[in-house]
Amino acid sequence: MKIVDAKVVVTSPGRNFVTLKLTTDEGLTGLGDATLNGRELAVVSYLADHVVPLLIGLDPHRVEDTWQSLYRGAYWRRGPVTMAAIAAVDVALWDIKAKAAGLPLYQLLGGASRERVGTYGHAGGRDIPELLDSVRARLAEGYPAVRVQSGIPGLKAVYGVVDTDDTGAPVLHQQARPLVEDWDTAAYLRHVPAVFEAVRAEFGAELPLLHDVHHRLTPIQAARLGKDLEPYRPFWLEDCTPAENQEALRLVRRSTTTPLAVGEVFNTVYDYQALITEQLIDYVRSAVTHFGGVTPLRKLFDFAAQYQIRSAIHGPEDISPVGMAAAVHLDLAVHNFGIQEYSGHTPLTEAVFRHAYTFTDGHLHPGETPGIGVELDEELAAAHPYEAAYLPVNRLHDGTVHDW
Ligand code: CS2
Ligand code: MG
Repeated sequence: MKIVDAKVVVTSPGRNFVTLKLTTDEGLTGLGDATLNGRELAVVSYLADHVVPLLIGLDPHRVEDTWQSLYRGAYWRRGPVTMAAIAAVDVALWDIKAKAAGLPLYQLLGGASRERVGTYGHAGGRDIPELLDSVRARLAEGYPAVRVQSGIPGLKAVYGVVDTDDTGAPVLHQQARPLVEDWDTAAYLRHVPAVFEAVRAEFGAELPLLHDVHHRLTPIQAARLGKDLEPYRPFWLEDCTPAENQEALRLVRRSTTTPLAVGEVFNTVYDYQALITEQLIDYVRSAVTHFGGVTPLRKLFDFAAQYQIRSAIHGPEDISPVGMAAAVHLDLAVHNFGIQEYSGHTPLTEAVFRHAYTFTDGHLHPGETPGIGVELDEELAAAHPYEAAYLPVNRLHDGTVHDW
């Protein structure tokens, strides 16, 4: 069998997605997600201009060799654009291989290690009462765990809280120009423990509560927050400090027993190396789409398993249903599964990407369809062309740019 066609499909059914579609001479097709939120067209060019020409004529069954050729053959390694492009090829090849075998992908990854995949959902509120309503809504949807994000008194707009404009309409965090949000670390550090106090008082001690700091603290501030939240037993504190400085986690780790999750911005195992071998974290967060695909992410999970670190694949709306499907197959198969982030997608997105995975009572299952179980409606995709969109930028009150 050989690849005879490769196309990059850009569509925006409410937000931008980049998808690679491969077709073989036997008529099998494979899909891969290459979406890099806010920098999509860079990956489109990497794929269309530099990778697609190399794929034509290749044997799609040579998944590992193709991955190694794209990673080492580029000479310039790592980084979100390169690894998102390689990820799309990798997942599309796994899709084809599993279809050729007549099996759902998870069966090629060792088969099921569990019956279903536990998830967490997002709860957010501009103030605590609104957050409590949002937690209630996620619980009603069956989520077994909830991430809590709250507005901060004195701040205009904060990550993870659906802002509304004067008419009450939600303000999407993807804008044609970066939305400028404001930030005040001291106000944040004062407020988060009160948020956990209120959620625990309302929903009790058992509900797994997660919180995403979104890269905004210094190491000592992250240590402070980890300690302040210990009485509330968080399931994890995510991205407590900018992950480029991995040394920072040594200080945080020796200061608190609050579990730590890191890695959605990481794209190779080298980003994690010290964090795993020194057991500085408890969950690895990379998504199939941003880590180079199923091939390297499975290897990362096996490496992490030696240190009793578990998977927690990144799964917001900007991971397409193609990327989500690949994640759920991995989630079902790996032994050291931790939890899967799942925000779901809009009905229009689900119409463009018809998927076999199901979400029932807060749990996902990849389904039994051969391959990754996603079909792309190219006609509907074409009806929703790319729209320039940027992630917000965060500034302190004196105007200094801060991590978003
Ligand atoms: C967040 C993401 O889900 C999360 O943990 O960190 O929603 C992140 O903000 C987006 O993926 C950025 O595109
Ligand atoms: Mg995050």
